[in-house]
Formats: sequence, C-alpha cells, structure tokens
Amino acid sequence: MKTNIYLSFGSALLSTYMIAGCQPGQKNEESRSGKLPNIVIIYTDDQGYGDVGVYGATELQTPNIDKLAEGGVKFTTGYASSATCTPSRYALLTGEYPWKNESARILPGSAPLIIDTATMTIPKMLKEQGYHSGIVGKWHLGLGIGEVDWNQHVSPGPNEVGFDYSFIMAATNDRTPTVYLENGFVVGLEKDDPLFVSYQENFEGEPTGIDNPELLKMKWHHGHNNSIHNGIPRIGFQKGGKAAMWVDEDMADDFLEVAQQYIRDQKNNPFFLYFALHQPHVPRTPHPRFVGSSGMGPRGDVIVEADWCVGELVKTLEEEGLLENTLIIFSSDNGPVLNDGYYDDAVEKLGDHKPWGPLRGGKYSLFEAGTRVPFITYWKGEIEPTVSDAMVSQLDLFSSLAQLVGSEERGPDSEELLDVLMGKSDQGREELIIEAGRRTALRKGNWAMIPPYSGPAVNRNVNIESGNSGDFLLYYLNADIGQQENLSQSEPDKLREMIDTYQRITGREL
Ligand code: NG6
Ligand code: CA
Repeated sequence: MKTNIYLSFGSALLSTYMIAGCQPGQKNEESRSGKLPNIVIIYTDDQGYGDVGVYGATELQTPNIDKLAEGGVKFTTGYASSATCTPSRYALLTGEYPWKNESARILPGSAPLIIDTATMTIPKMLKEQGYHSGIVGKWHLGLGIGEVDWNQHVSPGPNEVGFDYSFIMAATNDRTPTVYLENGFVVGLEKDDPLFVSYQENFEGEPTGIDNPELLKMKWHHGHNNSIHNGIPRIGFQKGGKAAMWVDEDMADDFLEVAQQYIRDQKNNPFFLYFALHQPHVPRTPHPRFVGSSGMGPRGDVIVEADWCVGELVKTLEEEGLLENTLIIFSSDNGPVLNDGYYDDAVEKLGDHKPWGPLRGGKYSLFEAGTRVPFITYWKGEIEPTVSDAMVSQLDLFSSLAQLVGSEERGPDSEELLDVLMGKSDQGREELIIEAGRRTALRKGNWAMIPPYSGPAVNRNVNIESGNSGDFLLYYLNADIGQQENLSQSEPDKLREMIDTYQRITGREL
C-alpha cells in the first residue's frame, strides 16, 4: 500500500506531497513535474572505509564527502555486496545477491552484458514511476551478447537495462577498450580508423607492455602488460580507434562535465543519476592540477580529485535549485588496495594513512575491509545529520528506493530500509551474505563468520589477507572490529547458529 509506505516516511515529505495534491509515485503530471525527489548515487571505485575524513582519515582530506556525511547519515556499518567491482555493481542495480549469478565476476572489457534485459533494475523501476535515468562513468557489467563490433551500435548495455542515457567506460580504466561509449556508440570514433578489441591475442604490430617498455610512463607490476595507450599498459588488446581514446588524466573532468550536463538537462523532471567514478582504481592518473595534492602519490591524489568531483556535482545540484529535492547516496564498490598491478608509489608513499581504517583485509578479501565501505545518505532539509550503526547493504537500495517513489517492485534480496537510509530508524539488516571472488561469508548481528576456504591466506600480488583459512573464522565485531580473535572454538553455539543461517541463505552445505 503506497499510502502506508509514505505514512511511515516522515511528516515533512508527506506534507510536501499533500500540498502537491497527489500521492508520490502517482503517474500524473503533477507528480512528474518535480515532487518526486531526484536520486543521485555517487559510487567510487576501490575507495576504502578509511579513505574518507569522516571515517577516520587524518592524513587525507575529503572535505566534500565529509560535508555530505556531516549533513546526512553516516553509516558505520554499510556494505558493498562484494569485494570486487562487477558483482557489487550487479547487486546494486538488481537488488540480487551477486553470487546467485555465475557471470557476476570481474569481467574483461569484451564480456557480454550480464544483466538479463528482462530483469528488473533500479532505473527500470524508477522509469515506471516517471523518472529519467542516466549513468555516467564506470559500467563493468558487460556489453553486447558475444562478439562486440565496437564500430557499430553496441547493444545491449545500460540503455537496454533501464538507463535512458549512458556515458560510460565499458569495463575499468586498466582494461581495453580505452574509449567512452555514449548511448552505445564509441565517442569520437573515426570511420577510417576502426576499433578492434581482443582478450585472446594481440593485433599484429601493436606494441605491448611486455615488448615495449620504452613506451611506458607507468610500469606494470602484475598483469597489465598488454596494449599500451597513453603510455600505460592495460589488460586486453586493442587496435585502431585512435581519435576516440580517452586521456586518463582528463577522465575525472570528462565524467564530471557529462554528469553536470545531465543534471541541467533533466532538472525539470525527476531523474536518477548513477555517477560511477573511476577513482581510486588503477591506473591512478590525477589531472595535473591534483598531482601532489595529497602528498601520498597518485592514489591519494585521485581520492582528492574524486572528492573535488563530488563537491562540484553537489554544487551543480545547488545551483540548479535541486538540492532540497535530491537524495544523494555516496558509497564505494569494494574495499581498498594499494598495489593493484602498477608501480605507482601507493605503498611507498602511504605514510600513516590507513585506507582500510580499523578493519582487516581489503579489496578481494572476505575480511571486513573487503566490503564494509563508506556509505552516506544526504538530503538537504529531509535527512537530519546523524551517525547510524544500522547494518545496510547496497543491495538494499533497490527496495528502499522503490519505497521512496511508491513503486511496488522489490529486489530479490533487497530489504526495505528507507527509514534507515533516511536516518529515522536504526533497525537495519539482521543478516547479510558478503562475497569475494565467488567465496561467501556471513554477517549477522554483531558477528562475522567466514567458512573454511582453501587457497592462500594472503593474496600475494596485492598483499591483502584473503580470508582463506582451513578453519571456520568467527568474530564478535562489537569488541573486535579488527577481526583479531577467532572465537570459533570458544563460541560453538554461536558458530552453529551462524553456520545454520549461512546454509539457509546460500543453500550451500558446510
Ligand atoms: C584484476 C586486476 C586488477 C583490477 C581488478 C578489477 C590483474 C592482475 N589485476 O584482475 O588490477 O583491474 O581485476 O578491479 O589483472 S575491480 O575493482 O574492477 O573489481
Ligand atoms: Ca572496484
């Protein structure tokens, strides 16, 4: 019942809607003409729990992200669905656990779309309520249905799963093709220089990171030794399309500009903007105006740059008079990593900064730092500043946003936590399965349980603890947020309960 949903939502908004003389979500001209709030999800890439000032960073300044948290809800216990990108993004848009979809793993730039075009997604759900949706930034959910011809309309992609507008990079900034696509077309492609992409073999005569170290301005550490563009060796091969290639150092400005234009274009109707920044994922290539800004080398500099982008985007909303009618959600797709494949001083210049904050692990890990990330909601005049310890997941955005706009759609694994996101309730999730590279673990109450997994305890390339162990790992996070004391032996009843819950949710026998 729409009315009930809104009654619990808070009197301020309710009265706004009553003045407008219509129910939110109602498909009439009045509700379309501005009373449904705009929704902006700002999503960074590999930014850790400790990579934000309000989450405890003292060596790195993020004043603009801090401002959102200080004026909104700062969640201390907010989760990405996975410790890597593709699965987290899949879960965010569909509200479905990523481990339920075999294909939801780190994708090459040539991978087909992994969201079925029949699947309900946040932008589709919002479209039913009269929203216009746009994605600007990193996609990494696959494109096309097999062999993509990059010189034609590339489809299906974001526009076929609900976005009315898309300006994306296909996969990651370290993967080919190093071009932007706008609504399925490679931007700036010239007819006489077609673009070819392969993840199998190089194109004859094309330089690579292995064969042509003299062409590199950034050296590869592991992986990342295929095609070279802009002096940076990538994962995957490509040929041609020269005029369309992005300039890494301009990427932040490029995405920001498109996102700002999107807001200006859509300001007269409810819109959903998914602003998926590329920072601080590798290769870390700050614009020259940010070089040296953090004193921490490129990784810190691109976080400062990303923070600036957040500030500029919010400024645009403000200038357009939209800030009081826009829910902003800020989060990151997975935890932090230092050396993720290039020599870029991330380790050497870290100093006292702790990207993982008080947590254990990082990107790729089943320990907390893999998935517990900065998570902030902000809505000027509607959300009271508060800090919330409620457990929330990016999975929950689907159903919670559906509540917000009066949609009856729900994501399969997505909980209705609108009141929590609005800072009006601290009754978050009771349990949550987290994922890292197809392995899963359980968060329940104040406990975390990682089942036994074979494989190295430390992911050597990136020097991050994986969460693999021959034993069950059980932690009481209230007393031990750093997951130092394994209680699986001393708390057998709790372990049993955790195993039962894990088995019930995942269907996996332990
Ligand atoms: C890994 C890459 C890493 C990064 C990651 C995806 C190697 C050795 N490592 O395979 O650099 O690109 O994939 O990151 O190639 S994510 O944030 O998009 O999940
Ligand atoms: Ca990521």
